Amino acid sequence: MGTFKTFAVAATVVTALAAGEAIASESFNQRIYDSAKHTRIYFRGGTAAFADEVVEYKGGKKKTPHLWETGDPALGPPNFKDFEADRLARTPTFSGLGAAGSITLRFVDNAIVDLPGADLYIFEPLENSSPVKVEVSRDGRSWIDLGPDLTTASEIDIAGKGGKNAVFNFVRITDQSNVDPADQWPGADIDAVGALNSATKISLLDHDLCFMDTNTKGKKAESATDGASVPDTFKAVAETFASERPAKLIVEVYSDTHDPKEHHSGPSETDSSERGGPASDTKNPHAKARTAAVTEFLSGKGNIPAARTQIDYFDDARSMARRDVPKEHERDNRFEFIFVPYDRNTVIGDKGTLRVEQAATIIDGKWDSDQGEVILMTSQDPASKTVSIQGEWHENPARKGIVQSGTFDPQTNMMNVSLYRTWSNVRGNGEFKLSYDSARLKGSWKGEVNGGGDWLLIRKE
Ligand SMILES: [Ca+2]
Ligand SMILES: [Ca+2]
Ligand SMILES: [Ca+2]
Repeated sequence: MGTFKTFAVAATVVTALAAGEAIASESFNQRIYDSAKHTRIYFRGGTAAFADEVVEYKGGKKKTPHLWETGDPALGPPNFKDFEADRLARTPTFSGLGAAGSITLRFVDNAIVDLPGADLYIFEPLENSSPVKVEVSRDGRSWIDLGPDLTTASEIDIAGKGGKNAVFNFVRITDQSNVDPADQWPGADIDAVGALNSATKISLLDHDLCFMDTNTKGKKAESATDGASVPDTFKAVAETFASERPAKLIVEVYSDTHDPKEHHSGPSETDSSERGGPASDTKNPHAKARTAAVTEFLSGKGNIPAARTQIDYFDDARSMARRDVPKEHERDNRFEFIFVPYDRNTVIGDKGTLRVEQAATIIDGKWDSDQGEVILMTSQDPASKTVSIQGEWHENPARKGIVQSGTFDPQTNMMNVSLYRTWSNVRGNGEFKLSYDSARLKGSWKGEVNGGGDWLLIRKE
């Protein structure tokens, strides 16, 4: 029987510090989960990286046992322990699709972004790995099939199928197993679906932005967006940009066009290839006016460079409605702000000294080494010129080490970390230099009392 263990690194480190010795304003939101095969699955986006809503659950032709015949247990981080625990609590921890069943999931507080390496991971209980069709969508209507031979419990790479650094808000998983009359537990079982490459997303309903309406009545936008009338939720867009320092802010403007001609035109205009997908303009004058007010605030008081803001319009958003959500139709008219992180390969291609947020992109994530896989997590204090680091490594399944704290300095390309080998209770320090091509961290570690040696980390894709 497999088990999932959550290793909350941040909590571990806080406990190890003396009282009052808080980690300043830094925060490490990242999370690492065990796969059913006991590999470590790293989520830079933390608990937010996982799917947030079930849009549709369709049980298969041959059904799963009734308790698991539901979609909601696929939401949030993985939480399966064992079948008996589910039965006793009468609470399923995974969604059984049954043979040929499917589930469509929506990401609300984050989006999946196609960055270098794998972008998506589907957790399935125990040692199972089921054949599935996996599709992603930005608008919930036009879908991209990620290819044949995909399975649960494996890393899935979108690999440019939606364009470079494309973002997606939906995932659809369809079981591909054969209907076997003898199978008592047919189809894929979905414990959790997470974005390995995740972008923070803030969603605001259009009517939450009506404080801006003075703008459309001819007053200057500054007076409308100045002072206490700006809701905290909207201020959060500027604050998140300042703290995350993303490569790009994508503003998705969704609206249901009220022009009746749009909905009663010939069938050719409602062809699926014509519908959905972003456009560079909108036919909805209200959406256009409000977008102008929003972008004026963002580039003015919000201090977000217009050159790093991308506006995409989605007209005729109505068919995305999920009928069992109260006031779902209000979500047809909304703004979504997606904070796209830096692309590691692009950053590496840049010459010269890196900015802290770019350096964090290069250091963050998985590295191979002769002492096992190393996972480095980064945090950037806006006031600091260095990247803060925590992490872990596994010499083997029984030997877990903790990177308790550390820094990377983009001026010198040096990384200094304090280490703890839990299996031998040895503490020490490591010093590494980032190679010119950013693919290696070469250095050594030294125990506080004794021990030490060379240590080479090589970037893992
Ligand atoms: Ca989420
Ligand atoms: Ca990718
Ligand atoms: Ca679950």
